[in-house]
Amino acid sequence: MSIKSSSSYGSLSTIEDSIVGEYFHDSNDDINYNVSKELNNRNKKSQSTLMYVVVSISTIIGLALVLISNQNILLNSINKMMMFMEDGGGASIWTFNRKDYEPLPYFLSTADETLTYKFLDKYAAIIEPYTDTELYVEDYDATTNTDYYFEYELCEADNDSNCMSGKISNEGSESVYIKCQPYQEYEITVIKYSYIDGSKMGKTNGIGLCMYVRREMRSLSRDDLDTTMDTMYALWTTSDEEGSQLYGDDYHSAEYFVKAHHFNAAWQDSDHIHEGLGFLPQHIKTTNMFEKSMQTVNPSTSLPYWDFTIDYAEGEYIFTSFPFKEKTFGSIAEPADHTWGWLYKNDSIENAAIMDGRWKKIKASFNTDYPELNANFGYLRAPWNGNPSPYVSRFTAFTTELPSCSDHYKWLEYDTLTDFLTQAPYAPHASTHGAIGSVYGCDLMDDLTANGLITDASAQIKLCQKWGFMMKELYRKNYITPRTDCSYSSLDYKGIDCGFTCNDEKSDTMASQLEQLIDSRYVGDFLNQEQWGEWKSFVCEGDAAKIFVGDHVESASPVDPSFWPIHPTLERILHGKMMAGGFKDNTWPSDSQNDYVCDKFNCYEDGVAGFYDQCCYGHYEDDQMLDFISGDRYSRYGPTNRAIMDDTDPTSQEYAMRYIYDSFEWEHCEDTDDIKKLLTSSGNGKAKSSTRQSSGKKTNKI
Ligand SMILES: [Cu+2]
Repeated sequence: MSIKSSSSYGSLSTIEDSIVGEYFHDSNDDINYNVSKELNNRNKKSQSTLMYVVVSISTIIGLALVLISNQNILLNSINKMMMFMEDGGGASIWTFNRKDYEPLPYFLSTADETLTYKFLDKYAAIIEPYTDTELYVEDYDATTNTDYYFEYELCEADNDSNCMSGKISNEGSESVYIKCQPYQEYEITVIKYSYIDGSKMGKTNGIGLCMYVRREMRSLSRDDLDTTMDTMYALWTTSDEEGSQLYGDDYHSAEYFVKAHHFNAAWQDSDHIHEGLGFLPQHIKTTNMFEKSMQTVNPSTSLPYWDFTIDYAEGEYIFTSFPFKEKTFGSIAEPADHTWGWLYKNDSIENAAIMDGRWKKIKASFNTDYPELNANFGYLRAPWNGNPSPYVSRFTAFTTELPSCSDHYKWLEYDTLTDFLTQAPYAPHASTHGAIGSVYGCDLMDDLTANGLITDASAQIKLCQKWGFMMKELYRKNYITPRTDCSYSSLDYKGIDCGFTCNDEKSDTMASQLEQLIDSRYVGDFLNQEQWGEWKSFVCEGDAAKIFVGDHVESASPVDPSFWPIHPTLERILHGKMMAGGFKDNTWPSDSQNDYVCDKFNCYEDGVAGFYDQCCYGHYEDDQMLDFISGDRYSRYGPTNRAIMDDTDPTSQEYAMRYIYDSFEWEHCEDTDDIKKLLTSSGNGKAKSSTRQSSGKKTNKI
């Protein structure tokens, strides 16, 4: 019998452990206590060494006592060992899985050495809060195996009185339902019994860790999908006041998160959570608060992610893609003309409301908190968005152009933190929002094309798709602000009375500003000053504000529930990148004048109303969010970007998120841009296979 092999806590396998375990479970309380206590201490580096010593000592003492005190039991155990070996010998790897789901890959014999969470090395299983959990043993088919079965017990660490047990046998699988909080630990004992005589054939221990698991939307079971959607929907129907009474302080309504996003994105000077290095961590922050709020309503749920690169690979249009079904975030109406999209002459504005499902015809909120951040009709919408619709609107484009495997592959190839964060808002994700929100009213540019101000119909369509962004730029540069007296009698062209107010003080430079903004690809190279003057009239007195974007493409975008599963997809890619070795250069620039920190590093001119001297705030390493609760932009809220990047580092023993991602497989990318191969090839980042092999990963066997 080898003492050495029993030293790895969590894989005390077969007979040796049955001897030690049986005799020392009660008498070694102090040792157990110390081990548990130590496990709770997240300073894990010294811990494995300590455990090795503790468990080794306990093993030696145990064996000695067994030898001295009871020779019969020793002989009996040797017999059992023989039986176990006769059974075919090899020990099987075990872990736990959430009922109705495959076991997580990190604990199996096929686990990838690179694409894993390092802090899981010492654990045998993840236990998901408030769900049914069951034992999984590799290569064991409970329905056909008549030789042996398994029983197990899970005890809350530090609390032996809180234990639950179950089994797998050919009578079926008994699961356990565990109400735990992330990072709570469970001591697991698995015992293998013979069907022939009921004798013990092996016993093993391990530690289970309570964590949430974020899964791709499509992989949720039907029941879980329903529960998850119901839980999300509760945030749209329960006010902050009511929710905090029902669910506690971590509850926040959907509107709370819309405000958080809007208050950080809608200022005239710059966008403090997009268009800069802070985009990714800032979105992780809000997403996590949202998920935590969901969990106050139903602690069994986690936020799923939507990997839109799957839709791209399958050539799926948004209209038919999984998130936009009645059972998910609701169906989307199609515009009459697939090429031109949503037009005044064909499609009513109301039709862009969510068609069915839980969120059917949900409405936009009104902006009551932030007087400086008003949209045209008083909605909680971007100041550059002239959408008069009371409904959350999807003017969805007929396109399959979502971010692709190739976009994510290229993103992963950036090997400095700055480049990676700089790219994050754009190719890896922007077209998802763009395709869903898209634009209404491109027929209002027909006259411009007819008058030679736009090259042709195809240029008109392309320019119109970018129109919302151009209005945003004009707003940011203080050329336009929303009119405050907009109204509508009906939601059609004639019924809408609205426009932008142009800044008189900047009137002289507006035409040349438009010339800079509107790419010559759309208007040709030969527009004269008079024609640029006509463009200016279109913006200041014409229909410019009547061409507007859907809610997904602007500062209040979280009002559409389909906003929420988008950004976890980016965090999952970040995890993959960090697992594969991370970045060669982790510098986060601090000089926005000389290095890239954000797009609007100079805001607009000093001295104008509302001038804000911290243009790139939100995009530096140590920045928080602007305090949307007080509405004071000089006040700050929540963790810094650096704290988030550290907390979400999957290679760190100090990983501090409440969730992990379910897998790091991209099967749909294998034929074109094999993301997994890129991440696991030794040339990527700093990861080298030689250093990975010594990671000390344990697998749990019985
Ligand atoms: Cu986004």
